[in-house]
Amino acid sequence: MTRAIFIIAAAFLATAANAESVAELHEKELNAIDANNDGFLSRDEFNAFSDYAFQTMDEDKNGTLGQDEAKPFLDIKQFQDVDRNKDSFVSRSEYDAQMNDDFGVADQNGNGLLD
Ligand SMILES: [Ca+2]
Ligand SMILES: [Ca+2]
Ligand SMILES: [Ca+2]
Repeated sequence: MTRAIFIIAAAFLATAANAESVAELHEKELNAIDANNDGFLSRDEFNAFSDYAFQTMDEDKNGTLGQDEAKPFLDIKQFQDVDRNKDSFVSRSEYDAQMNDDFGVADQNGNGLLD
């Protein structure tokens, strides 16, 4: 199971908030992504964060992530999992497919909200 979203969120927020406990980090992640602060992560909030994360990682703004761009956020195994056609780049559609799968896996009761 690849939990790219949480790994990416943790990596983003870890750079901003070092020396936090894992529990505090998880809380911060959720607060950062939970735009309406209802304690749940809706599909829209997830998509907005996912888009923000992609734009941030795509430093040269060419619409794909090279290994160098993804390196601070994903290890090689995670990168290869997301790079479904194995061309050594993560396209936006590969990224979106992974994020969509991650949301589905994380949303165990299927109500469209993550808590
Ligand atoms: Ca929310
Ligand atoms: Ca790029
Ligand atoms: Ca690819």
